Amino acid sequence: MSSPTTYRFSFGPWNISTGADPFGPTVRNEMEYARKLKAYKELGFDAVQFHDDDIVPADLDWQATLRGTAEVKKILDGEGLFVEIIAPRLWEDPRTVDGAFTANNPADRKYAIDRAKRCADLAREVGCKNYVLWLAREGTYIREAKCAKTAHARIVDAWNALLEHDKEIRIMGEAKPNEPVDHAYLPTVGHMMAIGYKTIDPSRSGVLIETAHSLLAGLDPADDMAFALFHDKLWSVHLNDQNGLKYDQDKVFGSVDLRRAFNQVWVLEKAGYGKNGECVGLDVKAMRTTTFEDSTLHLANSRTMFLRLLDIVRSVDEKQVEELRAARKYEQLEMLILNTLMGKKN
Ligand code: XUL
Ligand code: MN
Repeated sequence: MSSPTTYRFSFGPWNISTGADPFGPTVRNEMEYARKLKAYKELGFDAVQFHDDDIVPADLDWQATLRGTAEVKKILDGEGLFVEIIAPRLWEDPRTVDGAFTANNPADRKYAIDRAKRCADLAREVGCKNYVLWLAREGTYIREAKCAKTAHARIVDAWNALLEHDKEIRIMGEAKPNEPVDHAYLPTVGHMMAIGYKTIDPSRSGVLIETAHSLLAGLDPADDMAFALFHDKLWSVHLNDQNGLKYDQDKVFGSVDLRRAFNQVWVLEKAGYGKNGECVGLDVKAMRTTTFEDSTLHLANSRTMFLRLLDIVRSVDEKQVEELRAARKYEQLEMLILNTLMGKKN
């Protein structure tokens, strides 16, 4: 039997937020950048996930970008942190209002590709080869606004341009069915993987799966993960939780549905996720009611939930599970899992 995985954890600095939402302003002070980076090790995390402009503003010239990036890299090295993934923020600039790679205006599409390439250059500067595309605005509010078939071709063209621009990065698509757009062009993990296979280098095209995004698509996150793991395409995750079909809630991992979280940890653990250096990434939000002093608790709590569920997964007697599966005794199997989750003897 191979040795147990020692999991490494990551999150993005946007997970420590000021609590603004679409209906109200900030409710907590902004935490100073260096303090955010200091919080990682204190909370038991190993790696940082970045958007391009989480490192340096997107409109700096290249020399200023290099200087800013070097400063951030120095802080990371000092903290003993590495950069797990980097993603271009293609949804805030006025030129991305109508989409990034699928915008109808050619000049806007060019802006998006240039910015995405610049993000790959940044990744190189911070020693990161994992590149994430969350295609926030690639979709429509009304279907007649764009030619959907052309849009898919444009996404593949942009993905290819990035693979060509940097021959070492690997690109992970992060699917989400809605929000901010009404209908996203690549709503599910399956869609994202199909696009990856259409690129010039499928071996460098994979996925990052976020729990809440699978749930918003009406899918089971553990099954989505298993599907990507079967294809050797699950290269990162954003674990969190979600109360049904609402806005994207990014709640603490396991806080809504313990068994569903257990199933995700089970699938990751059984497939050896993490053994090739993958991190357990979190994408979680503090409640708006949380104070500044407590504004990293949701991260620590999500990590603790993962580790506690991991203990539970590892405590389940695999032989017993196999026997119950073989005998089709699923009522007993269900009680075995429920009892284990509740800390009861079977
Ligand atoms: C949006 C989302 C993003 C991506 C990173 O719902 O999850 O934070 O994870 O761009
Ligand atoms: Mn995410």
